[in-house]
Amino acid sequence: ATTTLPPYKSAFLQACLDASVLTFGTFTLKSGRQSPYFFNAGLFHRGSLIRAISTAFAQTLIHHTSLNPSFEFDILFGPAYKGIPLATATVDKLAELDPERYANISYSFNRKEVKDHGEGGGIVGASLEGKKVVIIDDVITAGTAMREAIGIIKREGGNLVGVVVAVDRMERMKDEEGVGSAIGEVKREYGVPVLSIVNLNDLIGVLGGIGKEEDMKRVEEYKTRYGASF
Ligand code: OMP
Repeated sequence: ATTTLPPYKSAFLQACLDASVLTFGTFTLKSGRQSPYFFNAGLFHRGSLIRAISTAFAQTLIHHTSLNPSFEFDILFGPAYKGIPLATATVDKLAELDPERYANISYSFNRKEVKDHGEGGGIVGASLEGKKVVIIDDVITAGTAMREAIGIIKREGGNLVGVVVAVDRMERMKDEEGVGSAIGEVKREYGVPVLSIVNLNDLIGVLGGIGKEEDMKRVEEYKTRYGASF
């Protein structure tokens, strides 16, 4: 199934498998849902792995820009904590891949606890004031973490222009009927593109051939229960 994916997506999925960032079992999610799988972006800590994920984020942004030439941004914002190394490494990777276009892009992230001495404030890195900001984060499930990050950007005077997550779990924002996907609802509410390196269907496509049958069955059941149709 990987052969039908763009090379940057299959390379990223291969890195996920190599680092076992995707695990099967029973996990309680931030949303309270009980998931048969979990994607732990914190495990991309080795040099070769952080490079693989930052390359995939950069390629996702470059690909989107090639389709939408007016898409421009000044800052990659990485929500604390897992977004911090992701945004920082992606800023570095963009400057390496296309210095003419991206050498001046900055990173920025929030502190979990506001510092009241020294330089003070709740932001480390570039000031968001009046800037075009793209959020870089690990996973979107129900979209709660994303809404928190968007709230920080608005408070700091930033102008949100897009979101990129490593994994879109393709779930409903809420359990009720008639509610769209977390990604779809963020897109509609804020009017910005919400991109992912890979989504649940890409993961299923790749794991279909190599995963345990029992694990895959539980993932399919979970998808039927919490998956979004729009
Ligand atoms: P939502 O706020 O429900 O969208 O959940 C997203 C957050 O949950 C992510 O930022 C992660 O911290 C965490 N998470 C994972 O890291 N991996 C998963 O596979 C699932 C979750 C999750 O709890 O939903």
